[in-house]
Amino acid sequence: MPPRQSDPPQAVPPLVTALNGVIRSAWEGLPGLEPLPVNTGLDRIEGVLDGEGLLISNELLRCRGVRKIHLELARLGRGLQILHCVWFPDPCFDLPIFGADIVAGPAGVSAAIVDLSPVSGALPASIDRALAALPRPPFRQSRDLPGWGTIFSPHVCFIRPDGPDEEDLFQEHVSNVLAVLHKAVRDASCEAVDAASTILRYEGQLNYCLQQKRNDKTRRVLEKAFDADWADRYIESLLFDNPPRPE
Ligand code: BLA
Repeated sequence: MPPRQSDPPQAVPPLVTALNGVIRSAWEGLPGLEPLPVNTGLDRIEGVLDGEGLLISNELLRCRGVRKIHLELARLGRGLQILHCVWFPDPCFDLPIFGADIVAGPAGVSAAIVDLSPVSGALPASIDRALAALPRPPFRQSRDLPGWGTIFSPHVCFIRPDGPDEEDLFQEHVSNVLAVLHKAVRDASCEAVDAASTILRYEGQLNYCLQQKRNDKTRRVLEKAFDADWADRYIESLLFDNPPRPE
């Protein structure tokens, strides 16, 4: 049945609500945590598509070692709800990029992905070991990565959760991955802006953003909800803006 103007907004999927809480707890206690301003007008974006309310909310923070923590919750029409979260490290620190994306439609969550992605070829050894030691739930429906997915680590978890039990396991896995990152952030030391390792990590982060921008599925949904120019600006300026050159 097509949605009517008077239809109440869709309930937020339980996995989105749960991960919103997990991520917020994970950034508590990070060194020097502070909010970052969101570009004018992009902190809360409202609209209407096919009689359904659209809503995007964005929050940005930073801390010592992480230049941009971005959490986005979106309701984008046709019952589509998204949680998108990326932690972009400061390239002076030997830290990976945390990324998580949950896409839920009327039939449930179709995509749930989480990773700590390397920015200099491979993950730092201590993080690689910590991720390898995490329990790996036997999810029933693994999904294949798209062509641009070469940016992810060998530990990436990309699934279609098969029921509430698997949604709970996925939530627990994200919490474990964030605990690994939290410890790494606290332990990390700062290298010089002009160190070869810093430049390499800056270039790795730039490549991560370029590859993510090849995800046509994100672009298409934003174009449909808004328009092509808006989608372009949103992706280039907030979702995957190129990192500033270290200086
Ligand atoms: C897939 N992302 C998708 C899909 C949609 C979006 C509609 C298809 C769902 C499916 O295949 O089941 C849409 N995602 C969005 C939108 C936003 C968003 C509109 O974040 C933001 C407003 N994507 C990320 C991040 C990761 C990511 C940080 O933004 C990973 C860390 C991954 N999304 C990702 C992957 C796919 C996906 C790997 C599957 C792509 C494919 O199969 O082609």
